[in-house]
Amino acid sequence: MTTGQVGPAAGTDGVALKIGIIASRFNPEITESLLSGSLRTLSEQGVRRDAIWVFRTPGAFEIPGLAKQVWRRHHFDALICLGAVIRGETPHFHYICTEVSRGIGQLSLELGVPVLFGILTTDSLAQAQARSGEKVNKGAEAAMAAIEMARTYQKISLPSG
Ligand code: INI
Repeated sequence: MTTGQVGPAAGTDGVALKIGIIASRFNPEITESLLSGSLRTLSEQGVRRDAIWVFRTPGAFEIPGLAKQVWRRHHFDALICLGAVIRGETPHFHYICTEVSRGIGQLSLELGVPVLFGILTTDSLAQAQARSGEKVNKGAEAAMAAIEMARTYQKISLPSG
């Protein structure tokens, strides 16, 4: 068994960042793993634990609305949205996926802050488990993207010269 590090190397890019996470509780086995992946990655990249605030929703559908309310009250450097929508027997899946992706995309244009899409939309629980594990974890990927984008937004807002 290897003891090598899995995932991105530890870093300090996140040291001065304040990050908001909006995580739904639906499909809790998956969403808790996504949240753990995000928290672990943010910590590995130097984000202080007291600079990470976690807000919860019942389901993915409520994420864009809460993200907007969070941003109105707290100006984080990035917002990470985490959820898991798993296809069932009804058109519900389609409606939720459409609304959550449209809502998060709209917010990322509207708020002027990176809003990361860490929502799994899968056909099965097994597919969702495969994307929320130790090695492959879309919550961790969203956290890395949040740090990169937050720093990019900061750099491009600095006066040039
Ligand atoms: N919410 C999810 O986050 N994932 C799902 O798979 C899901 N399914 O399958 O129904 C789900 N439904 C709840 C929805 O997000 C809302 O919370 C609910 O409709 C109340 O507005």
